Amino acid sequence: MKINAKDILEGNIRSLAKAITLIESKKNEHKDAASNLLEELTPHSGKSIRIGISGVPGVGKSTFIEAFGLFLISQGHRVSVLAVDPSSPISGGSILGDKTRMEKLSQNENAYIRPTPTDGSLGGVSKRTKEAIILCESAGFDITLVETVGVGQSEYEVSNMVDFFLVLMVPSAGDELQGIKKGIIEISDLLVINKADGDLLNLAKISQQGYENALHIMSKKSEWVTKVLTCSALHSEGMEEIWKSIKEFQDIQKKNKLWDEKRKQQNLKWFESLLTENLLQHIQSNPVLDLELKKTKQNILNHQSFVPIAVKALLSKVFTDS
Ligand SMILES: Nc1nc2c(ncn2[C@@H]2O[C@H](COP(=O)(O)OP(=O)(O)OP(=O)(O)O)[C@@H](O)[C@H]2O)c(=O)[nH]1
Ligand SMILES: [Mg+2]
Repeated sequence: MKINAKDILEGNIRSLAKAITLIESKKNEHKDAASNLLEELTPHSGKSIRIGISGVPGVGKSTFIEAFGLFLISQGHRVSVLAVDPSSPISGGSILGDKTRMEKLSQNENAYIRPTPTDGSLGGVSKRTKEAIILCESAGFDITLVETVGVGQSEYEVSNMVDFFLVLMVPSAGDELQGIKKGIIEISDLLVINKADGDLLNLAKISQQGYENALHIMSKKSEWVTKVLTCSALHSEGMEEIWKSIKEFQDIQKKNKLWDEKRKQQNLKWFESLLTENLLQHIQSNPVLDLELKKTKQNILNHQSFVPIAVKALLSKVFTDS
């Protein structure tokens, strides 16, 4: 699979798609090609606004991405979408369903939608999402939307890869508001109550007020105060307000030098997770070490090893045997 960095930089979508397939490949022989390509392209990346979009199944993420993506394109942007694999049993969606929900966006020449293979991880974030963002940016997309289902750890993983984290909510009232996960509020930069239309419009306004009150009593993390907006993804209403809010956030963060700082910290996290991943791969690809790893795991299961000591013993083998 020969992929030219130049083709990607020229915005060739077929090459971009192939490149993402290459970085997702688990085959050893693809690893060097993938890392060479990333090395060549990374200096050309970083220029998009990276936006995470989360929410429980059925909240309207796909519908929202269609509406918001088209709105952004109408403003002159090029939008790439790294979307939860619609065939995932967790999202409960279907490929057919998603195609119809993102029909116009998927056909637009200024959009690129890439389903994310979930690696079986809850909520659907690929290990390679970060790399896929770099590739999309190199191909000239200036906005990246990363979709994740609001279950499990995925939203934390995604919030570590994006500049702005948006959480979609369904209209709800009273007691249900109490159920909001505090952790989600802490990582979200914007809450948007979707389905603010028809019979749900009133309820949406009530829950907006409820969430605003709830946010009020939680501590602020910076000059930016998490806002609560409403929208109707189905009728493309509220998109402008949401975009305005994101731009406002960007201005404040840049003014306070927090925009780049956040990315630097995210790079460190990326480094740490790749280091862990590669170390484990290194062990597993060496038959002697792999056997040792398996034995150690069994000993831990049988209560024959104390975990910290087992780690130390295995690491000492890794560094003497390799
Ligand atoms: N009334 C109304 N219905 C909406 C709106 N947005 C989405 N829906 C409906 O809600 C249902 C779920 O929408 P999706 O966009 O598939 O939701 P999702 O969050 O992507 O769902 P999963 O992929 O299963 O996690 C569909 O029937 C949509 O038509 C909205 O703004 N208003
Ligand atoms: Mg969906």
